[in-house]
Amino acid sequence: MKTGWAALAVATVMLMAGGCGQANQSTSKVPADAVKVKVVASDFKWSLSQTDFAVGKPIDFVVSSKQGTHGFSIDGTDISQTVSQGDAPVNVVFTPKKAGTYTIRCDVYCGSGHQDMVAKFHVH
Ligand SMILES: [Cu+2]
Repeated sequence: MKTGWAALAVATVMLMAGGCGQANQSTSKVPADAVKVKVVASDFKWSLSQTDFAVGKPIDFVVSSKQGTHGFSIDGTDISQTVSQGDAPVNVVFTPKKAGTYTIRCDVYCGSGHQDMVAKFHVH
């Protein structure tokens, strides 16, 4: 008693259109005169390509993560941008209105070193 010809009725459902990660870049909002700064998050630190800026000049933080998921935030502002490993870099524009030292923190819990994910930059 064989089921004969029904044997290979394997539905080859192909996952054709599913795998394309959309690069969600918001570059349109970046002012032309913005200073570009590369920001890379990892466990558990921020690394910035530049840490001194001018009052009133827009800063374009180009934020990515090379390890894990983190939240790029700046104390005293409403900036809060989650970045995950493998995602396209995200442009976070901030125009400092006052001179001083600003503090970047991680606002997405990322593990044992989360509290230590603090970086400073200076506005003159
Ligand atoms: Cu964190």
